Amino acid sequence: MADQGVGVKFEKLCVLGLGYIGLPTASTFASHGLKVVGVDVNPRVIASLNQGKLHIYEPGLRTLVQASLRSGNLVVRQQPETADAFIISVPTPFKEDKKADLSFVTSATEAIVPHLRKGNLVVLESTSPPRTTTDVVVPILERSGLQAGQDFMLAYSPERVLPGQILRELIENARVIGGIDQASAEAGRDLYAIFVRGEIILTDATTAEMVKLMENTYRDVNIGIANEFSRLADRFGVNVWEAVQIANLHPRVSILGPGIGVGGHCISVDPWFFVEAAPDITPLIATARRVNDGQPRFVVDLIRREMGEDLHNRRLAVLGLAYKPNVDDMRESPAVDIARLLAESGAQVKAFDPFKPELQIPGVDVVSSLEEAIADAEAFVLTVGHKELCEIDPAALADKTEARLALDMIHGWKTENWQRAGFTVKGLGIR
Ligand code: SAJ
Repeated sequence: MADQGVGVKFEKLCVLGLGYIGLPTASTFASHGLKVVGVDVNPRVIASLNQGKLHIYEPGLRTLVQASLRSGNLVVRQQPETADAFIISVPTPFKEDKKADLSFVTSATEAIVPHLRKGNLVVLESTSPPRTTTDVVVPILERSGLQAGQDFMLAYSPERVLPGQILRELIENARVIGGIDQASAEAGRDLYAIFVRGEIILTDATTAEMVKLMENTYRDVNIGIANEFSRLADRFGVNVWEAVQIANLHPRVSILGPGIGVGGHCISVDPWFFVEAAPDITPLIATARRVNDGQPRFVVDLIRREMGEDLHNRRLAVLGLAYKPNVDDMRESPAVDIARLLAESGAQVKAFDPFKPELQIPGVDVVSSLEEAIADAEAFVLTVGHKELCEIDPAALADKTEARLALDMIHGWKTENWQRAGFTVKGLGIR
């Protein structure tokens, strides 16, 4: 019997979408005693999981998934089946016009309809524009002939975990549960209380949707101002990293880190959901998005300043392609944008990411080792603060390459060490 909270009892759960959130969630529930059916429409994902192989990297996840599969508490399927509760954790990307693409949410919801029974709980976890739960999910689920609030319960509960620390944050973070009514919110609490140790806050579905978008938008706008500060600092010959550090000594100032732009499937996407829903009242949010999206181009201009306007046939090693340090996720990655922009400028780009050596980027030669990337380069560009890249020993590297220009765009290298090894160091905030 599962280790339950009070109230509604859950024994069997279907989790739809086995990505960065669904797979950790499904296996965490399974490891807490629930019978979990993990559902993914991609047959390759199901086939590899059935062989104990993971299609994504997240620290600790492989061990947890393999143990859950072995115990029999987790099974993976292409279709949902009847259960006590359903969790929808599918992606909500945006389209070319920056409008939310809800097609995965709607198709996952439709897949639940034939299996929905009286007394079930459905939870949407996917980040969604305000009112998606009430205006999109309810009408689809009611095609079952059952009524939301009366026959089945429905809640929105955003995931708020940080990639790289998902397994810990899933359990320890505060969890917001927005019900379409009180009973739905309480049923959601009973479900997540099975493993959540952080505070569980109950509210309504639309508030929970807004909370999620507000968190990521807040971060995007704050990174936007940090990036704009990096441009100002560059213009005035100031080291932005030092300036931020000093400004942050003020008790009411906490500037985030400037960098090469904002990537990932969350912060670079979610603010657009607000802009789409209410473009007339969101100029700040839209501008911050554009500032952050423009940062890769600013970085490429810095490279031009150091190497000359014409990058045609210049040999560059781009070190790091993921959207942030120590993850394998390339979605919306500004580092990929930089590699692509350099290639479009005619440069010969070799790129290396220790987490995804097999990635393909048009015009870019993605290589599988650091040595290969730097061998015949004229300069290296450090774009992602992966531990392995930040810890490169410049003295050892100097023997393996003719390059003597190190372009550090993320403040990942100790400038003095590189200078001591004979490199000229330039980059974001370093003139
Ligand atoms: N970044 C900066 N400067 C900073 C911090 C981040 O340029 O000071 C960049 C990163 O390099 C990266 C991007 O922003 O490209 C996003 O990275 P992140 O670590 O800030 O956030 P995510 O996208 O990995 O995860 C966020 C988290 N949200 C918040 O911190 C408010 C996480 O808690 C959410 O669960 C996740 O989005 C999500 O799924 O929505």
